[in-house]
Amino acid sequence: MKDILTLIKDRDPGEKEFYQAVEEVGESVLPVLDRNPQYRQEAVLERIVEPERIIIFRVPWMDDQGQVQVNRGFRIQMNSAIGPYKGGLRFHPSVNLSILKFLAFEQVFKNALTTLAMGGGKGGSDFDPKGKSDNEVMRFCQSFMSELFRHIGPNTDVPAGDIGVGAREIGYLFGMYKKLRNEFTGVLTGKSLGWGGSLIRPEATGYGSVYFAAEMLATRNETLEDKTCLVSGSGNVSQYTVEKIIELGGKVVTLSDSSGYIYDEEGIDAGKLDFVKRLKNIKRGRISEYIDKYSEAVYTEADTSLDHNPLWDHKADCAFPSATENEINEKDGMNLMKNGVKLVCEGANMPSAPEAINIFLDKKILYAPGKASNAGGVAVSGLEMAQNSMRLSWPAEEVDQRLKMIMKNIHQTCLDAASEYDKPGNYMAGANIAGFTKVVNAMLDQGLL
Ligand code: NDP
Ligand code: 2IT
Repeated sequence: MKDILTLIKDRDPGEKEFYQAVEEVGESVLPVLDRNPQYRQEAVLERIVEPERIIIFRVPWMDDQGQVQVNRGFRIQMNSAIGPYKGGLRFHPSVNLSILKFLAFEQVFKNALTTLAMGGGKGGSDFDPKGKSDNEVMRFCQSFMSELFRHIGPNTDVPAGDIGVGAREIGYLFGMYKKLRNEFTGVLTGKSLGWGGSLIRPEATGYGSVYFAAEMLATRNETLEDKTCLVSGSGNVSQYTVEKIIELGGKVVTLSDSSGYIYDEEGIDAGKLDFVKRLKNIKRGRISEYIDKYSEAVYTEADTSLDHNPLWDHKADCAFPSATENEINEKDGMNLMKNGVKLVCEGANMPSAPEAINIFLDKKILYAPGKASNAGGVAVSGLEMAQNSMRLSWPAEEVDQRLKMIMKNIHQTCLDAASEYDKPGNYMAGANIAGFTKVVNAMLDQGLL
């Protein structure tokens, strides 16, 4: 393990998020390598940490003032052992190679856990859609796709949304792909319903995360009924996490964005959630505006000088971090325990720092790693690809039923793999072991590539 980390640190200096993701998976799968000497002989770890292909490109576009702007575009084609590369595009100023490589690496194992035929990839740009007009976003997306189109395709690489990429961006990206290729195919997922999208795709990540939480609670004969929940973020994943928690009888008391968070002790009910959806998806406003409408809530501005995030310092039973990576540090992890949290279910990718994860594992709370609990999004993307190939669309109930089954299966797969390696109840170990084993076996079957 030390060798692998030294290898990537020497080769890829400064990619700290990527090291973090590799270290977590690497440590979990050491017993798998010990039990299967062939894996070491075939250097599977060395192969799996090296992307099959990385594409980096210039994205020039013109803003509304007629000024030329230049951003950087990326696509990491990480692993295609079990299917075409599949994974989202992130548009956020923090995007760099390290972040996209960690996301692509996680995606490989996540996609394997869904049981659908999808390899792993991730892409995006340091473009910030915040504060841009629809026309600026369109011009950016068109420029981005004018390079990306030659590297993707429905049987090659199928991007989707992630932070900063939702239905609007997918629409502009799809339009440009179609024009350049003169082809109407399922090259992107998360499309709108009228032109190839799947019902339940917008809901899938959040719903799936809550289905996973419900499965974990069931192992302790509990449900979400009357549980107080902390949710971070207020975007796609957070909104549908809240919707499903409310449906299952739980109470959500927090939501956030990068500027701050709201605490609503009475709970965010269906009406308040509708307000948040309109605020975020249509008005593209800030979560602080919640208290203008609901004065019973309290807004706290984000303060980077603090050593913790006060959102995680409230009495609660469950936490659903659903904003971004490393949003729960060691202190936040300790605060969650102090406040009685017994379940942490990751909607975001890698939201918990390693020190926080160690606390959760130590305390034996129910802890779900994102690559298992947020896999519902990409799973329904896989179902969107299937529907596109058949040129038909399934009703919402059917997609939701399949999503539920997939999440139930992932939950069981994690528990089974964890037990097999003497780590009962450790969903992190289980997810890493099961995902890794599936991908590695496929790689070995296909020869040295
Ligand atoms: P959205 O863009 O819809 O929402 C992101 C939310 O997180 C916003 O509230 C945003 O606030 C906040 N946020 C983003 N970056 C930061 C930051 N650096 N610090 C604080 N807050 C931040 O994205 P999604 O809901 O789609 O994605 C959320 C997470 O879920 C990500 O980790 C993503 O990788 C993961 N995920 C998404 C899936 C999907 O299907 N969409 C599937 C699986 C995982 P602000 O508006 O201020 O930027
Ligand atoms: O992180 C993720 O799994 C996503 N952003 C969804 C990817 C997808 O292809 O639907």
